[in-house]
Amino acid sequence: SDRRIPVEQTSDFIDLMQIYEGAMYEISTKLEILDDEFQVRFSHDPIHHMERRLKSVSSIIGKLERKGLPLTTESIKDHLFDVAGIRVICNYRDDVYSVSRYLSAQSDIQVLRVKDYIRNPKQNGYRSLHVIYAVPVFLSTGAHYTPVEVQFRTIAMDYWASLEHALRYKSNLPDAKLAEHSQTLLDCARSLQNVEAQMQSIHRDINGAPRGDETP
Ligand code: 0O2
Repeated sequence: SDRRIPVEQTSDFIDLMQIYEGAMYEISTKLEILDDEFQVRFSHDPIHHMERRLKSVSSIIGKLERKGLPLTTESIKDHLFDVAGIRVICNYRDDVYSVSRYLSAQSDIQVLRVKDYIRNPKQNGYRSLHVIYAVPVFLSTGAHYTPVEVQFRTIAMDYWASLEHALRYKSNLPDAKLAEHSQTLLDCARSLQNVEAQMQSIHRDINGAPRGDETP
């Protein structure tokens, strides 16, 4: 019989998860500070709200298995970049780019990877800006550079992604119905993108908030 201790019950794993949690707090504090600064300087809150999560043990194991990796803390450290995740829901598209740009420019963190599904939406209509940062977490043992996946999106993109996620993972609909709804969702993504662009332009005229169009 297999007498090995499952990875999630080892003290290494517990220590590792604590570091991911620390990294998640480091980044979310930085985002809150930026949001507060915008409020003071421009009387505008770029961030509508944030969500944070640590990947559950079962999703970590599921992802390692899908990638054909051994269930060890080393594989987690070397191959999973989304154990710590923050979703930043912004009011407007300009906010997505300005907040991500200011965060990416901070000298104590590194940008490991950028996937811009806003400029290049996925086939199904999914839009969001995904950035993986490495942030130092200081423990008694020194600095541990830890990845955090941040998904920046607008309220409209989040609204869309929630329904699409539910359709994909939570529904038992027959294939034909699924295909029909997926097509409708693609149309919705385009409509939302239009509405968003029009509202963004009104907002720019009223507010004169800084423009940020560059990928971090
Ligand atoms: P959960 O439960 O949200 O964590 P990688 O990490 O590079 O191996 P991948 O797929 O290349 O994996 O990463 P990518 O493209 O950056 O997307 C990762 C996350 O983005 C997903 O996490 C979702 O949260 C979100 N996402 C990506 N595509 C879609 C989409 O089409 N629809 C919706 N609703 N969300 C999407 P997980 O791991 O799937 O799940």
